[in-house]
Amino acid sequence: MITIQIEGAIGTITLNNDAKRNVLSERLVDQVIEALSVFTRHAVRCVVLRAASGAKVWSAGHDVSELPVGGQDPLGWRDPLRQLIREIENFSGPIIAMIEGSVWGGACETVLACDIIIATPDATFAATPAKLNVPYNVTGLLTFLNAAHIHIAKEMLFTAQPMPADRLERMGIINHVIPVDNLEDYTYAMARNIAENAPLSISVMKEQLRILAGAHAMSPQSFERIQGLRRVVYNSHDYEEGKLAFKEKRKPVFQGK
Ligand code: YXS
Repeated sequence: MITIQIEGAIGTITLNNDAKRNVLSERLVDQVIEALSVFTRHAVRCVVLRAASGAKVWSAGHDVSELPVGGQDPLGWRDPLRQLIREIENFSGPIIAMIEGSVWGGACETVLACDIIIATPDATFAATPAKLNVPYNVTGLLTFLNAAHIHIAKEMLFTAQPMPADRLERMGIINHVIPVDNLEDYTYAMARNIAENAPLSISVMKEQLRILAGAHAMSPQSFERIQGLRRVVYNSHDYEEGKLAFKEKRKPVFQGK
């Protein structure tokens, strides 16, 4: 599902399951998480997370066939996507998302959870909970809020439409848009630059920024209200309709219940 490489202090994870458009299935996520622990054991200081060269789809996001049936939180603590996001945020060194192709749903959040994003001009990014009637979870929405102005986060989440890389770069959501011929050279030059700097200082700053970015007080009452609202969504007719429509490769008909 993936290939990994270590060159000096730089590790590369290549998503390599194009037949299923690199969906973030439990198996693929487990392999990415295992790769990060291999990198930790080999004192890797900077990671490049990428798809195979020439990929039309970087990742199609959460594996819809693995979304649980009604009555279970589709993005609970142990969900593969939630585990992946936490592992990316907790990895000691910076992770550079190198993007060719389209990025969908949970993969969009995965890219935003990386530390630096470098994409080709034709890369696109689509946040899709509203397309499937999935009740996104609080830490997931915080990933979007930490990466984008709330109006842009809302436009991405409410329209579920792919957004072009150059627009996200203009808003500082993507660090660099680089032509595909220079993408690898540019990305690995930055990775080498980071790897030559002080790893302790960088890993501590990364962890401090993670803590600061997640420092939002929420009352127990607010938390319970949110969980109750989310339960209404994943217990709804529309939740089942979203998954069924995807499976039947047709447009969903949402009834708002
Ligand atoms: O029919 P086969 O068996 O060959 O499988 C097809 C697709 O069913 C499969 N596939 C997926 N399977 C599970 N989950 C997915 N997300 C998924 N995406 C694709 O991969 C095989 C090839 O797909 P196909 O024929 O559609 O490829 P294509 O090149 O024509 O189109 C590529 C895409 C990415 C435009 C298209 O596959 C697509 O629109 N995929 C769904 C993108 C999406 O809406 N992802 C959101 C997933 S839900 C999620 O991430 C979160 C829960 S949330 O929504 O809350 O953010």
